[in-house]
Amino acid sequence: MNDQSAKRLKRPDAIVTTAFLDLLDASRTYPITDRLLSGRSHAEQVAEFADRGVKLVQLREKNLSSGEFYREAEQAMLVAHRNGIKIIINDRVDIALAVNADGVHLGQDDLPVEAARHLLGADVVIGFSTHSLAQAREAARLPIDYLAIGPIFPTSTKKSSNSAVGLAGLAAVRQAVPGIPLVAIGGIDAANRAAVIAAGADAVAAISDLWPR
Ligand code: 3NM
Repeated sequence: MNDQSAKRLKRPDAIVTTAFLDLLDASRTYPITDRLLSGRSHAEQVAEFADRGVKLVQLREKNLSSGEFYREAEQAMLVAHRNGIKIIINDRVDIALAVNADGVHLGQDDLPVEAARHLLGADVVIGFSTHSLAQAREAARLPIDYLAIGPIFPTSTKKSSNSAVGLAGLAAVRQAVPGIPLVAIGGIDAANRAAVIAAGADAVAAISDLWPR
């Protein structure tokens, strides 16, 4: 990403970069694609987000085969390049490499962050999901560019056993990891978004609130 992130990789405890935040638009919105909820291809969703002024989009795909997702991601990258949008790929380091994406977003059970960093190099964005204060503290030691905490509120978009951390949980994470860009996710909508930012999130990731119900 820049000299700072290279330095941070050598001394992960000592230097934190906030360069990730510069990739976002002023509203600090981080949209995540969902073909089923939106009824659109990944490329169509990126085009729509471009019209809304978004600068960074995460492609999240849980149903297509690897080959199908690769082809969809390629199309989405073309739209993203035309519109000056950066693309982060959820879970799939292989697809991120294959389409030359700008980053990956990894979950607790995905390829470990250090291995992903080894494969992808210092310039690629790596984000990491956490679901508790303990996980967030652990993650602060990893070579990541941002940390996601969620679900903040109950959500039906992602089926998981993680309970909602709430605004107080978010604030506690903010305090525990002051230097790392913090993305809040899960059940965030227009009505509660200001409270999420006030509790310490640098950015808000969302899926269902981006589409009419
Ligand atoms: N990850 P919505 S919650 C993809 O807690 C995802 O890490 C979560 O969708 C986490 O904005 C979630 O519709 C779903 O609630 C976000």
